[in-house]
Amino acid sequence: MAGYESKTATPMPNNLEAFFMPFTANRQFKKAPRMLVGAEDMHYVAADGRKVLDGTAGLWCVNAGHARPKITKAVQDQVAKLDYAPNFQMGHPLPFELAARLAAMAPEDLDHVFFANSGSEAVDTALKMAIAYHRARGEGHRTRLIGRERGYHGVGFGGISVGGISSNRKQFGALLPGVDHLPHTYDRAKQAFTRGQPEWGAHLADELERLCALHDPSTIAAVIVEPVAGSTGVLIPPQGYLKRLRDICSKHGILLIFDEVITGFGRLGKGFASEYFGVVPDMITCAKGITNGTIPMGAVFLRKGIYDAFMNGPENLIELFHGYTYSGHPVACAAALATLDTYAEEELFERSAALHGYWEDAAHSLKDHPHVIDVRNIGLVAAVELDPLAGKPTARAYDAFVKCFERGLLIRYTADIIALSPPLICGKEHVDEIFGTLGDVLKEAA
Ligand code: PXG
Repeated sequence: MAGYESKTATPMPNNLEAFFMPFTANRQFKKAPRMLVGAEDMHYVAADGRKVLDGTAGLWCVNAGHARPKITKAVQDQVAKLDYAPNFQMGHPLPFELAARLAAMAPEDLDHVFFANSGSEAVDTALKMAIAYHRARGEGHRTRLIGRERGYHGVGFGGISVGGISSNRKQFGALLPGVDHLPHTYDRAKQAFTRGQPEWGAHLADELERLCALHDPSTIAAVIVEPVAGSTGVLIPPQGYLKRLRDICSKHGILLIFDEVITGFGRLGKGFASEYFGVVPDMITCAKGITNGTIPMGAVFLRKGIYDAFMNGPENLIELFHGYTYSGHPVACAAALATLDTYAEEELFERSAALHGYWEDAAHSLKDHPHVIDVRNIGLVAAVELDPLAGKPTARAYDAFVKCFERGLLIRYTADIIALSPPLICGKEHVDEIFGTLGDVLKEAA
């Protein structure tokens, strides 16, 4: 591994106190820290110099693998050339170039792009845009937002309001008013050990009709869902479910937003899940894989008609009072352009699609391992759900996570669900190692 020695020589901080770590059991971590100090292709380097196979593409973002030369160089060159330039009433070439490239990749007429810096910001942008769009068309009464149980849409107030994870909501008060939720689509009794999309569950989309009847559709601005729910443990949409949601939204003039922060940029073997499932929303939110995780960036894709609805007042007035200091940041744009080049030149989406059958078989080989109550998979994603230890939920998955790390494999867990989503440069030997190591650890689990 190039640069290996210098990376392992990274000095360790001797005071871990000041950093309030995100989504982490701070005190537990600081007693036994797991530090990463380097990375290349499919591997991290841990502080003690061990190579650790990245079974999760970082946090679902490093789709092209780590420290890819073209992306690294693009970032280095851009910092030196134009480190920062504002995009409020000014411009620089890169976000225009990037938006055009992205628009060409996006489905149908989702041909305009608004830039943010994270998935959370992309989601809040999309929700605000949906409400403002209806207002611009004279339907200011459409303000209600519909999310889904077990949905994750980041951690802004908009995102946690439409999100459906109680632990992410309960500490933060009343949240946004006028939000309702669809039921989630997972039922273990009907779906356990399904390969790909479950047959059962399309009818759950009809719950949207029930919410329309309750609130009246004329009050509803948008429905937001993850095409495949990632963070809550890989909940795969039942066959026909997304199409039904689309039809109901179209019937009632409600905007449909797909949150593709995880599914975008090749995770399912296509540019977007929208393409994979053959269902086109009105907006797509994305982040993560847009820059291969190298530099923070999020984006919202919107249909031409939505953009056009804003372009109707006097030309000297700002059309949307929304944006971030770093919307279309030059270094992030350079990283994104080089990332798109890397995906295309190495045909990484196609490559991951070709690995799918091997990946699926390997995942389901864990079916009869101790404590495994479900295995599910789609694209280059798999979840292994464990029976929680009595009285100690999450303990079993945490234990597997720590043991895998000790054996040189990074996995992710949420509750007692282990999620796997390696970089798309993954080879069969890596798939064998991921499921081999996890299988060994599960066999030894209490
Ligand atoms: N939407 C979706 C669908 C996501 O998965 C966000 C929005 C928020 O993105 P930012 O960039 O604001 O974090 C996400 C993020 C995990 C995990 O382990 C998942 C996410 C983030 C961190 C961990 O499942 N998803």
